[in-house]
Amino acid sequence: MIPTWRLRAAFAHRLSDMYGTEVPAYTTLLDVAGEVNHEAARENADAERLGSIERVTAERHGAIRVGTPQEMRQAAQIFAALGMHPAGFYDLRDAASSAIPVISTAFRPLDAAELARNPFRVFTSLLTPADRRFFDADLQARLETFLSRREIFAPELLDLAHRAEHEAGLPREQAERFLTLAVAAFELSAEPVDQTWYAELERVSAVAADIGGVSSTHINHLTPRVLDIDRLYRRMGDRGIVMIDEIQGPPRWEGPDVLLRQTSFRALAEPRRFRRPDGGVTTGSLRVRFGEVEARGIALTQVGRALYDELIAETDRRLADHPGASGQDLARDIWRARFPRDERQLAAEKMAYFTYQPATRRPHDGQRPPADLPGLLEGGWITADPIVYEDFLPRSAAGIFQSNLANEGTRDTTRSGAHYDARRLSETIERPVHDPFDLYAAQQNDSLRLARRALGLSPSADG
Ligand code: OOG
Ligand code: NI
Repeated sequence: MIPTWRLRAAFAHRLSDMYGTEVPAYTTLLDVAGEVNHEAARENADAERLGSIERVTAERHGAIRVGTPQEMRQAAQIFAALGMHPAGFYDLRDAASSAIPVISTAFRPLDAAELARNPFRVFTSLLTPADRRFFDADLQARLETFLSRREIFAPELLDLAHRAEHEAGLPREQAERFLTLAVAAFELSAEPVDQTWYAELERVSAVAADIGGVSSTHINHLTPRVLDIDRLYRRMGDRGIVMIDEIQGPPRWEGPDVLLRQTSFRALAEPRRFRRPDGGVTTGSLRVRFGEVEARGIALTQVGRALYDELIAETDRRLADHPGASGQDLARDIWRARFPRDERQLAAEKMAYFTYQPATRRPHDGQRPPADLPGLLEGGWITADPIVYEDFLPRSAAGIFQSNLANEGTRDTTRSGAHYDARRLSETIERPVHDPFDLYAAQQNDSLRLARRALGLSPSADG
């Protein structure tokens, strides 16, 4: 029997090999990422504080895009077989000036032990054809008809996935078959793309065309994690690879790394076959797949996140006043003035999540520990380890989508969008969409309860 986590690790590995043959620049990115990780670990004793070099070097997230609720449910079934469950709701429709008519979640392992075994995650976006800002009734109907006729996941694959989920793994032979079919489902199809149909959708939105203009889905990008993204950004440039203008997310600064920083190289022209209106087949190219890379920091609480959002808004305002300035430079100044400068302050102000352990050497023999968390930390009764952010940022996601789109698409802003939220997405998927804040809080609170018990304190009082 191959258990769930081994299926996940094998799937991530095979997908990476497959994507490397499809997109050779991805292999360059992996080489540079490996180089940078080793240098960072060698030069800086703290570099591995948020992830060991083994975990970080193996770590990836993928992105896929699907067209219908049924396809979304099927994707969820395949990921469930791999121990990956929906976490987080992202609405990208308003997050960018380009037309991005999708809502998204990320499938990932939920608990720390599973993440430690293999942290593979897939950002998965669902097209919203009912959104009148992008699609009129006629286009919606044709789009839905087109999508309802395609089958992107074979019944055999779905049966095996169902079995793997319920039996927490698969016998060796079935596991092999499942992995082969699952990887194939995310390969770029050789099937000719209907030129007229694709172009019609592309006028509305390049993302809509990438989803609804073709007969299958494919991995859009596969993102390695690095310990030093600024160094990677420069190194890729040195190798002559054109990167997007800036790293997205928090600035690099002396204080704690939080959330997520991402950047990417620009989408490359890939040869694709097209069916012309006269029925003939020609070869052309499409630029939709790009190479993203990311650095992960500490998970923020709602309070920390609110401050983060405020600082980003402040950066935007200054950027508007100083067109041409570097967003990262402006952000750094703002962060130096307003963001907690170290982990201790983040913990004391309840801005970030940590796991807590009773200190191995207690400082005050015979004394009773204080009841409150800041007191426990300051007195050296417990130690805090940061919890790494395992999710995504809508704003960066939109930036990554947008910086790689050739054209803006169109949107009728006089109309209002179809309403979507995490609950509705749960109903669509027919599985709970987990709230990342709840997951981090549970992990933190469990550790704190155990630490307090070990110190002989009541488990719940929390200062
Ligand atoms: C997904 C974009 C979002 C990220 O890392 O934020 C994403 C897509 O392009 O389909 O992957
Ligand atoms: Ni991504």
